[in-house]
Amino acid sequence: MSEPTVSLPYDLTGKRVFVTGHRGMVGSALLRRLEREPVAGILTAGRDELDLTRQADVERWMSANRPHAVIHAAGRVGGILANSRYPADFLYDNLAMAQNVIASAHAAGVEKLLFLGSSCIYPKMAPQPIAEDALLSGPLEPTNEAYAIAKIAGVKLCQAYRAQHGADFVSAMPTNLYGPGDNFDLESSHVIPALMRKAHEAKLSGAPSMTLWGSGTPRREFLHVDDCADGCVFILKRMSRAAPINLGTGEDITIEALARAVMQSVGFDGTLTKDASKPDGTPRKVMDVSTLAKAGWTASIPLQQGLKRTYADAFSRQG
Ligand code: GFB
Repeated sequence: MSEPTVSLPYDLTGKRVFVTGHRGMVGSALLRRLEREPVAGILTAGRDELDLTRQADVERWMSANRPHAVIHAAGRVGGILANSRYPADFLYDNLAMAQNVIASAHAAGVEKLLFLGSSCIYPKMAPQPIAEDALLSGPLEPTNEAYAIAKIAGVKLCQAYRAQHGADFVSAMPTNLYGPGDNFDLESSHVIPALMRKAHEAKLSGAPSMTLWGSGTPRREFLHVDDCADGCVFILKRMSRAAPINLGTGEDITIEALARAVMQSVGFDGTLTKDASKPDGTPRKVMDVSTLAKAGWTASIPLQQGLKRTYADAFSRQG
């Protein structure tokens, strides 16, 4: 494949940066982080103003607003249950958003695009820690296959625009994220907000225990969303390559140990029970983050500190 000619770092001075999904957990963290850059403006468009699954609308918006750079942080996201219950929505919406944003960004002359995927694009049984070259080397985890296929298509589309048009489009694969602005709904959320809410409610009601889904033995890696946003800005400015770039801590923890850490951050000292009727998902998911580390970026928010900050942000006002 041919590669675009780019000069790094990509200078954000005086640039207009379009962040899709700016009301989401990742998008709002990106807004906070980009405020510290010398950009001319951060462009946003709420769902009421622009439906990213509508091709003609995205084309019109992009050619009218002409951003210099785009970070595609919008997406239909959810935890293990939401992913397995609504595969049509997860595949269709994420695929449509990816193709509309990437193609219209190219048509509007966008200089740099950062596409955000997820660590779930890698095969279920990929060797751990998962290196970027594990992509498409084996079958996917069934509970999130739909989401993964959409995100893999986005990575491939960025690579295709690089190869065919010399576009400086790059992809980052964040690991499981958490932090302020997360979804705390018990059915559709990821594990950290769910466990935090369960621990909080158990503490308030004086319950003796709380329940986690599955066996508690799966291992996951967690990245605070402010670290994720910082890593994204680093990649936007300093990196350009066809292969995806893993964005995580490189450290993992069992779900049971995570539950105990969450209980500690909340101040709930009851016991844990397990609901074996719920899925475990992939047995282990920890990324090899050496590409970013070699380039000069590592995560800085330790899990326990990040959990405390998240709890204070989401629940402190409720007592
Ligand atoms: O965060 P989570 O839903 O996402 O679940 P995945 C992680 C692990 O925590 C699973 C367990 O083994 C769950 O069974 N778990 C324990 C719980 N208690 C709970 C709970 O109360 N709620 C939830 N949600 N989980 C998602 C993918 O996979 O990860 C997405 O489905 C996406 O596509 C995301 O990539 C980052 O790590 O299993």
